[in-house]
Formats: sequence, structure tokens, C-alpha cells
Amino acid sequence: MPLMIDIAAVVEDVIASTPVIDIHTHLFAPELGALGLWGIDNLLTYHYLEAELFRSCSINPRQYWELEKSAQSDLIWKTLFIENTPVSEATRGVISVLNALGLDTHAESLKEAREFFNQMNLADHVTNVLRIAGVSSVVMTNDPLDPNEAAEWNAGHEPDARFHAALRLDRILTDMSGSTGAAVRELLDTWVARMKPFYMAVSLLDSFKFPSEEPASRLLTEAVLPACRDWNIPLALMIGVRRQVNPALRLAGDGVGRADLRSVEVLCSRFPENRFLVTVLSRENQHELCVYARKFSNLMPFGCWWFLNNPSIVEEITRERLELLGTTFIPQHSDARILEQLIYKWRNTRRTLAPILTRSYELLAQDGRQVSREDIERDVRRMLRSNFEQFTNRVA
Ligand code: HDL
Ligand code: ZN
Repeated sequence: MPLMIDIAAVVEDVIASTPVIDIHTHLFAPELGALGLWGIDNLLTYHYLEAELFRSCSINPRQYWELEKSAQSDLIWKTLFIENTPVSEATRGVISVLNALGLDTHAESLKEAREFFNQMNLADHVTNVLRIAGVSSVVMTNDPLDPNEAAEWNAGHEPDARFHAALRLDRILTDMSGSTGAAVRELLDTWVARMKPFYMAVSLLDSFKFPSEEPASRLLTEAVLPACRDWNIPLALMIGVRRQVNPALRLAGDGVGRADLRSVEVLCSRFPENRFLVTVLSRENQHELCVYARKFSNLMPFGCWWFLNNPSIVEEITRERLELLGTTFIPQHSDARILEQLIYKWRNTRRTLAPILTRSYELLAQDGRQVSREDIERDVRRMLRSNFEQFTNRVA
């Protein structure tokens, strides 16, 4: 019979002290040159904040896009952080980062923050940010058809061991829609050998159907799924995007739609040798995803993606996953685009996850089973680390 413990205190301590593997980001290893984004001007011109700017400022998108980046970030700081209170998830995140780095969160201008980042040594900064964020390694999003990225890889640059690759398929499935399966397979094999990705990934519309007459359905069947099987890596499906609902907002212009997840059912059942990491963008699809995960052990739900990465929704999704799946899922990824976002996105995840896990253990104690610290450490390690390592068959 384990000793009675202060469950809330132990859960909080274990979650705070367990380094996470961040399984989906848009970060780049410093060795991949200028692809990586960091610093205050990039933090403030994050597309989540650009969408919020246009709700509080008379500037129209066309005028905004004509501004220099520093003028854009000055305008966003003034509008969202001085003239208004930064209470949204994305604005509070910037405050959280500034505070963690010891910078003035009430600053009237970005002068101090720019001086801080300008004197920065990037290698030291990466190590410091990962330490503050409690992140041991991140998975990048790597697009071999992006000429700037391909040039970095073809120059022989090797990413830092804390930055793992994921081979992103979006542009391949669109730009090579007329290609044979063999041609796409040859490209995939070339880049898997070069990048050594932990998985392949593709974001899909809310209207995604599999199987279908669409070229993407054919290329998944003829090239992607066999390649993932042969290379023994999962395929990540990120489903539910409504592309460019408002094109004037550019990257901020995408929306969300409920998908028909029977496509996931068909993929998991028809390709039992493949493993599928799946995240869905619609809150309404989350419960179905949990039920499918109960039917297919080659399906690993992950993250509260994009428009779902808000505490109120993360709480609902995580509670239903624990109730339906136990600890057999991956609670979160950051989707960070700018390095320092790791700090606030993982602070938020830990702050949201701790009370939810505590409640699960309290209910278990009420129903007759007291957990130990070792139980909690095992469970947290599984959700934040080993579910991913075992599913990808890689050490991260
Ligand atoms: O397709 C994706 O990986 C999405 O995460 C998009 O990049 C999206 O714009 C995003 O940044 N979400 O957080
Ligand atoms: Zn992403």
C-alpha cells in the first residue's frame, strides 16, 4: 500500500521536472541557417497576432504588408499590448516570454527587447530557451520542395541533435499530383535517407476523403504509405483545415472545418502495418478521434492543434482522452514557429495538464487505489516522451 502523498504537489512537481519531446514545431536547428525565427520582432509578427491586430486597428492588410517588419511589430505592440490588454492566448504568450527572459512587460516601446535580442548568441540562446521551456528536443517541419530549405540540406548542414526532422508532404502531394507513385517514392526515399525523419506529415483539408479520386489519395496509397512501412516510420495526418478563408491575411487566413474521420478509419484498418499519428483541428472531431484510437492501436492521437491550443479547449480534450485512452496518447505539441514561443506554449500546457491529471488520481484514490510518486513519474514520462519514442521507434 503506497504512502499517502500530496497528489497535487507531486503531479505539479513531476510535470514541471519532466523534459518534454515537442513532436511538432516549425522551428529549425541553428545549423539550418536563416530558416529559424527568434527574437521580439518575429514573436510579435506571429500570424496569430496579425489576425488579432486587424480586429483592433484601422490598418487594412494590404497597408500592413507594405510595412517593414519592425514597423509591423511596433504597431502590434502598441495596438494589442498598450492600447489593449493582452488577455488572448497569443498576446499573453508574448508577455510570458518577456517575463521569463527578465524583460519589461509594461514597456512603452520595443527598444529594450530589441537590444536584448540583438546582443544574443544564438547557440547559447537556444540552450537557454529549451532549458526554461523544459523541452529536451523538438521535431521540425521539413519541406524538401522548399528551395531555401533544400539548399541548406544540400549544403551538408547537419541539424543539432536536439532538432529532429519530420518530412512534410503538403507541397509534394500538390506539386507532384501528376507524377507517378514511383517518382514520388524515389523523392521520398532520397529525402528520408538525407533527413532521417521521425515521421512523415501532411496537413489535410476538412474535406479530405480517403480513398478518393484525388491525386493525394493515389500518392498516399502508391508512395507514401509503402515508404513509411519500408522506413518503419509513422505518417502524421493533420486534418481539418479550411485553407485561406481570408486570403488577405496570408498565413493568418486559414480556418477550421469538421472533417469526416471515416477516412482515418479506412486508413487504420486497410493499412494495419502503418502507424498513424493523428491530430484534428475541429473541436467537434475530438471525441470521434478518441473512439477510433480505442479501435486501432496503430492510431496515436496527438496535440491540441492550432485553434484548439487554448486552455479551455485543451482541458476538455485532455480530460476526454484520459477517460477514454488512459495515458496512451500524446497530450500536446507546441506548433512553435518562433523559438521563444516554446517558453509560453509549454508553460501553458503544464499549467493546464497538472490539475487534470491530479483530478484523475484523486478519483482513483476515492475509488480505492492510491498512486505513488513512481506511478505519476511513469505516467507523465509516457505521455510526454515514451509514447512518441515507441510510436516512431526512435530515441528522441
Ligand atoms: O499545417 C500546420 O503545421 C499548421 O500548424 C500551420 O502551420 C498553422 O499555420 C500553424 O502555425 N498553426 O499553429
Ligand atoms: Zn504546424
